[in-house]
Amino acid sequence: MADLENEKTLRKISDAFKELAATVNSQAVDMEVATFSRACSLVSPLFGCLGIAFKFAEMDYVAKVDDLAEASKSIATLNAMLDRDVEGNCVRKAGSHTRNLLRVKRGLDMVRVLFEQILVTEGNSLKDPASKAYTQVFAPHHGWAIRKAVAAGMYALPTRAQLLKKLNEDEASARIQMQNYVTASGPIILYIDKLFLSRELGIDW
Ligand code: 1PW
Repeated sequence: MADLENEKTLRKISDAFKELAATVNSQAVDMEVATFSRACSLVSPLFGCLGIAFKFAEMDYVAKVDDLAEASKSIATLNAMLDRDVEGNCVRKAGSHTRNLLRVKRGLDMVRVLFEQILVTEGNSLKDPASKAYTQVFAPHHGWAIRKAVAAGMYALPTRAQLLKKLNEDEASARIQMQNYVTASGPIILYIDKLFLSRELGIDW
């Protein structure tokens, strides 16, 4: 069943983020929590394709995206969501929507760097692209134990060919979808950073 589940995973991700990016780039409307969390949930199967060692990364990501989906039932926009946590003085509190948004944003950014690196790396190993993505995005925020566990997990990554097979893509189609996601996710990640920075909440915690 895994194959069926992953059918068109990349395509779904790239379509959803292209749509989100169009909203951001139009600067006409605030990003909705529901639209954002729905797009983020499409990325979850990708973590599952990165091998058993990243199962815990997937679980953490899924839990946080679920929390945002839950929040969307009572809060319309990301702006309003942050304002609420600022008012409630719980921005950095473990499990807060705002804190979970920052973690989810890092997940999106890591996938962006991973794809960027896959696009410029030759050969069948994902170790360099994955290491670079982790080192750039998550490692600065993780303690020694998690960094060691992730480093160990790098040896259990699938090969490039195995990943493409799991995603039901060939090299050419995967390149197109990955490039689409890289292009679309940039402005979305910047938009989220700005939500934090405009309120002087910081993004390095
Ligand atoms: C594609 C290459 C593979 C690299 C994947 C590395 C992903 C690493 C994420 C591991 C996260 C699992 C451990 C949980 C860490 C949490 O302490 C931390 N969450 C994150 C996403 O950094 C903080 O979450 P918290 O304290 O706000 O609940």
